[in-house]
Amino acid sequence: MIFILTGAGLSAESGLGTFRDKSGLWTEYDLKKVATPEGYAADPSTVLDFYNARRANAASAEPNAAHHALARLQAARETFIVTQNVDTLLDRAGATQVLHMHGRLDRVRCNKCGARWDAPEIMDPFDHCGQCGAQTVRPDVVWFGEMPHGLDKIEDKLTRASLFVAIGTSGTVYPAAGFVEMATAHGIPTLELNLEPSGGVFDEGHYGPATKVVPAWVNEITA
Ligand code: BJW
Repeated sequence: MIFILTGAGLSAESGLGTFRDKSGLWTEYDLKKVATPEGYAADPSTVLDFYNARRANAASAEPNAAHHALARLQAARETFIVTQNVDTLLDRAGATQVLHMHGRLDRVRCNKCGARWDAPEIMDPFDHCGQCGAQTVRPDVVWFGEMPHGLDKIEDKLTRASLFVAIGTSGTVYPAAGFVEMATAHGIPTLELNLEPSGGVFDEGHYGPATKVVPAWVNEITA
């Protein structure tokens, strides 16, 4: 089974900003203010404005050739896809059972009872949970200091994979940044597909824009 980990670089050519590139989101916004539970508690309006704008952006974006190539790969070979991206472009390209380890922009969660539902176009600090009535709703994304989703399943799949591929991620955010080492420790070959080398230790790398490099690699291994 091929284990794929994707990051913001996969969706960059669909017009969604990355985080740490020269004009990335974290150069414009203070991540402590918009991507931590403490930031949300201190100023929910600013955080919701940030996510409302990104939700609108993601909704108007289209999957690119790299998303479609990964959906094609999944149809041809046993492939498990984990994404750090909060957009749903892989799902919309036809990829199945994508594990969104950092959550999804298009979903809302109640901090009190854990209920989840589809996000409205505009989330408001005064929104209430439809299930328990608490005024504790938040975007269903994983902020710094919070536990990413599906880690047990990820570890199980990763340690049984025949190949680990990281696509368009800088490898700065843990635990995802540690997956390449985990794969290597289990004797699993590792491959990086990225605009440029991330600095992680991979057995092999193919570098260039995701819309070129990912379809080329998928064509090569499914030929
Ligand atoms: C292209 C391209 C093109 C461009 N084609 N490629 C010290 C040591 C170790 C850990 C920590 C530490 N201090 C704190 C921590 C923990 C912390 C962490 O890792 N911090 C680091 C910054 C040091 N992690 C956490 O808090 C996580 N939780 C956690 O650790 O829980 C405890 C735990 C304990 C034990 C086990 C397990 C867990 C939670 C992290 C949550 C991250 N959340 C965010 C925001 C999500 C919501 C939102 O989107 O707003 O997730 S932050 C942001 O970074 C987002 C991304 O998913 C994530 C990763 O970014 P990504 O995808 O790599 O993007 P970039 O911009 O960094 O890179 C883009 C790449 O694309 C580059 O390489 C480009 O070259 C490339 N590229 N254009 C191909 N066209």
